Amino acid sequence: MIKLCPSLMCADFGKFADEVAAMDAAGVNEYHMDIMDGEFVPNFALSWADFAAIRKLTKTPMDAHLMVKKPEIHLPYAYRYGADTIYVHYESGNAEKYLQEIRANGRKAGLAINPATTIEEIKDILPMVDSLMIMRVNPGFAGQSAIPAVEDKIAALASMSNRNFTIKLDGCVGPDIIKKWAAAGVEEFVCGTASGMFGPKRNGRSYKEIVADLNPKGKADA
Ligand code: S6P
Ligand code: MG
Repeated sequence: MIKLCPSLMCADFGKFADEVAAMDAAGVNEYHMDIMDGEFVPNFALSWADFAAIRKLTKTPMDAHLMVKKPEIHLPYAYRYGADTIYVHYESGNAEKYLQEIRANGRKAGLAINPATTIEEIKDILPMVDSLMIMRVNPGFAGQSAIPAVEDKIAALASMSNRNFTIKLDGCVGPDIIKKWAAAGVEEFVCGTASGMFGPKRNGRSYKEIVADLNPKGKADA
């Protein structure tokens, strides 16, 4: 079973209620919530007020992808507003401390890694990770092209024996990427513009059609 995770920074901010209802009905598995601070990355995306408002609209799990310099400022909001999985970036520093804290707060501990970060750098903290999010682009913006060198890292991590964490791919995740990496055991996929969930590649399709097109089994997972 794979999880399709729409990236709501790519959605129409004026229609969150209708959009989330339609995506829930289509059987998406988790909402991907990008939180940026303008410093760790040169951009802003969703706010905690957006997060809180969307949390009230749906029972579908929500993650929080913290692209921030100081996770300690943001983590209390992630707990308060009901993030199910919380991703801190390895590159923010002190990841081990934050992962421990996230688990202690009863949430899934997520680690996000930039394209340049190696397996060697993170291997010692992998036992503390519930979901590893491998960035295929440098974080900050939707609609970027993937960095090809990341593919070898995905392959090595996906084939790791006795892996105790799931893998999520974020950044330029299109239908072919989902097909390829789902076959190699990758579990979770962030769906932005490359997937066709949002933007011009959507091509008039409903969320139901998109979910069916993206899922290698041809239907939404329960
Ligand atoms: C990027 C952010 C992502 C994007 C997503 C967009 O910094 O973390 O979650 O929203 O990658 O998807 P795409 O297909 O436009 O790259
Ligand atoms: Mg993201």
